[in-house]
This record gives sequence, structure tokens and C-alpha cells, in this order.
Amino acid sequence: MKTRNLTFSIVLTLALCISGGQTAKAAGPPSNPTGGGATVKGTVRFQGTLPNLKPINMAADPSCAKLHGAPVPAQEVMTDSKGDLQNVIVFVSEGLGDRKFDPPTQPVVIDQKGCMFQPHVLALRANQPIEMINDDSTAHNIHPVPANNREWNKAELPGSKLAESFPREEIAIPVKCNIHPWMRGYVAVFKHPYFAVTGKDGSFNLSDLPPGTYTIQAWHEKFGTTTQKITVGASDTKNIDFVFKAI
Ligand SMILES: [Cu+2]
Repeated sequence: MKTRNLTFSIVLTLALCISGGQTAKAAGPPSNPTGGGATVKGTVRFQGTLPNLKPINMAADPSCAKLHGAPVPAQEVMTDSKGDLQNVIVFVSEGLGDRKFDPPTQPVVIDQKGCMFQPHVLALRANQPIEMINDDSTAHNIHPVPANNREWNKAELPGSKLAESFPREEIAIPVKCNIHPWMRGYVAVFKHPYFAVTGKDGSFNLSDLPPGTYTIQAWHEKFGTTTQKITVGASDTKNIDFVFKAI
């Protein structure tokens, strides 16, 4: 009897040790998308007179300037002839409750090429690896300036490759190169998979959403944010468009 009590006590202690601090939380399975959910898609446009932005001047580093045969347009506001707005991050900002999602293990890549950050706006998941590559023959530096994550500041010699990650959600972190003041980009970090960055045609697509009511936010580095509410049922496809106006 005594031995059985001792065994029970050891098993109980072990169980408590293994479960650690997680016992206080309702640790359900992650709500990773499994396919067949709702889709929210649309286009982001700009209306009004575009700000008059000067082309990027790389004269301070001739090795950068010679990589471009023509003036490089400013990256802050990029539209096509219809006003479709590129580099807008469209994402679910409310409505997912306390669902948890596993971060992907495959890295996203930010390339320093042509003395610019490519892509200019990048979105990834919290704790997802981010790889930074210098594809130029000149030295760069990568220096994110976060408000909600740890700041880091690293030299990137030609051909080098670095790996990092951001553990907390933040939309969006300015990223600069201390060597070339015109180099600027943004990295947005999400704790869920429901985000997209608009391409040249201003379009976005959020797929595999669980049924529910969501606030969808559109973020642009110069025009700020705008939101819309939407309710989707299982397997619905709904269209919403966003418009940013001249400021
Ligand atoms: Cu640089």
C-alpha cells in the first residue's frame, strides 16, 4: 500500500512537472487552416492626386547608382494607371478570438538587391524565420526599428545571408539600411495566417477563413489604415474593396 502511494505521488509530480505552466490555460489544438473555409478578396485603390514623390537618388554610392539604367521611382506610393495601390497589407484585425496558429517553418526572404529592399513591404508570421540576403557587391546593413519587438542592427557584407525572427505581432516595422539612407522597407508580423500584401494590380485574397464576423484592415505606409466589417459563412466568397484618398 505504501509503495502504491509513493508510485502515485511520483507519477503525479512528474505529470505536474511535464505540464509546467500550461495547466492554467485552455490549451486547445491549434486552429490551423485546413482548406474549405471562406474567402474575402478585393482590390485596394487610390483616389485623388498622387503625391509628387522624387525618384530615389543613389548618387551618394556610385556602385548603387550604376545598377540602374533609369531613375528609380519612389517606393512609398506605387499605383498603376487605374489607381490600383501596391504594397498595402490587408489583414484580419479582429474576430479570430483566442485561436492559436502554428507558425510556418519555411523562411521568408528579404533581399537587398539594387540597393533596395525587395520586397519593399513584406508580411510574415510571428516566429517564422526571416532570411536576409545581400545580392549586391556593396556592403549593406539591416536595421529594423520595431515598437513591439527587439531591435537589431546587423552588417550585411556582399553575398551574406542572415536569419532572424520577430516573436510578437507588429504592423508594421520600418526597416532601414544605415549605409544607404534611401533604403527603407517594412516588415509586418502576424500571429495568424490571414493577411496579404497587394501586388501591382492592388488585389488581395484572404482564404480559408473560419465562419464569423471580422474586421478587415488595410494598412499603407503613407496613407495609414482603413477598416471594414464583414461576416462570412462556411465556404463563402465575398468581395470588398478599399479606397485610400489623397491626404
Ligand atoms: Cu544598403
